[in-house]
Amino acid sequence: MTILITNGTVVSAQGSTKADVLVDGETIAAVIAPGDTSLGADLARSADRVIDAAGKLVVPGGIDGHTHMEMPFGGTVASDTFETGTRAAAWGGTTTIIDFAVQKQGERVQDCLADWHRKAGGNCAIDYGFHQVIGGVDSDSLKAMDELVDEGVTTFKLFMAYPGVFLSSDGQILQAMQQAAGNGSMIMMHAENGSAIDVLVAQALAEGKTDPKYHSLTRPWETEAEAVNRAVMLARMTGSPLYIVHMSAKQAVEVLQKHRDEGWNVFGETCPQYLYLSVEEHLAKAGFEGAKWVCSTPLRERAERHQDELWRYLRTNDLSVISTDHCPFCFKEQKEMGVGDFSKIPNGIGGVEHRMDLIYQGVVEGQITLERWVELCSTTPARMFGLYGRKGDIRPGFDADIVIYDPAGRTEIGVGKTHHMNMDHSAWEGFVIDGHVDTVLSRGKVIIDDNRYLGSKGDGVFLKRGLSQYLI
Ligand code: DUC
Ligand code: ZN
Ligand code: ZN
Repeated sequence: MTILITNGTVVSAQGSTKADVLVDGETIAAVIAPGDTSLGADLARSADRVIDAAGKLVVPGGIDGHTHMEMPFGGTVASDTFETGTRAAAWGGTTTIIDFAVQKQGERVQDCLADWHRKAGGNCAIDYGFHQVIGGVDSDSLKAMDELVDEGVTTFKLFMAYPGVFLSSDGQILQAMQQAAGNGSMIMMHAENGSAIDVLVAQALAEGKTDPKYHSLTRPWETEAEAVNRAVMLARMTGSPLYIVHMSAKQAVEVLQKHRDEGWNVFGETCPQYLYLSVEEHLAKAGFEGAKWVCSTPLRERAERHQDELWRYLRTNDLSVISTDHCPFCFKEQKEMGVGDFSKIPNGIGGVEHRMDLIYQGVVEGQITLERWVELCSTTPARMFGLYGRKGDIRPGFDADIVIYDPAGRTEIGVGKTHHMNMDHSAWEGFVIDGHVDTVLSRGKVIIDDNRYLGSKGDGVFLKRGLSQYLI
């Protein structure tokens, strides 16, 4: 099957150019400049299908490097399965996810990973890889890290939050970083001071402060900035590169920037919720509604201008990747577990479907360029997580993961409109985007075509990832 995408503007991290794209089977065969007839004067006649992309942007499929499908968490399970979550991702122009396999204390890392393979295998609409959470750092899990690198799981996440559940001590973190430095993998860090947060939470509850907004007020920016600094200092002792997930406080990124300016190999990720949403407008809504926006790290105050500063740090590359931390919970029965006690609200926001649109709106609003949109949402994640050469760009030989995006289109976000995630609400209800995902190809197969889903579960395959290109 050959597909010719004609008349569009092909966008890469380096620039935008008018070109046609020839897809042959699962990969990109050629990117053809206007007037170039070296492959034949009338390619359109010989192609099995021609897609006219006049006026449209032709961009590499989105790579969401941070999702939690059907993850057990906070006494419940994230509400999207690999089937529903990856289908929703496809609707929004994301063609690869990297999900976190979460090892519990006492569980063999290899058994945990096998469990995640069982859940995802044969169920995904798009390609997928795994990061491994090490919930219990000990000699067995440290050894397992080497094995997993050979199996294409080349990134390991640790937690400085959630004492008694996922938290690793500084000594354990140091050991895991030493192991990563030895096998070429990369440590990802949930950087929040969990012990301090637990004290603040207990004190707030004792004072009768039970509303959702206290989730953020008991996780002040200092708990994030302190943990970022400690994590980087530990990484500096080992030579291990470090990737800080879901950064939300401007002061935390300032700490990261300082270490980056000193030449250390440390990277920051943020998520759409930290760029657009806030304590005042969302988490602090009257009654229990704010529970929809409980996630960790938490939303921050608009009055303190965290959101504007994060956009700025995206421009300076002190934040290098935008992922979603897609961790969906329904309001009924799941978020409601925390009525009367904010600390029992399952932490997480669903957004895997909306990242490409939401960040495109940042282009419309002049926050970032078109090329930076592609870089933050696809090219850098591919390079960061060992997928470049196959994903993250529109070049001959790469997988034909392609989104045809209409900059003159419109996308209204919300339940029952463009929302396909398995959630009974949307953190993004009412957002309107000046753009639209028209067509999505995943390894050469058209899976979204003019507001129809044409894919099936099992289309997506497991991606054995290489090492990060940013290790040196
Ligand atoms: N943060 C969330 O919001 N959900 C899952 C885990 C996490 O770290
Ligand atoms: Zn986290
Ligand atoms: Zn997460």
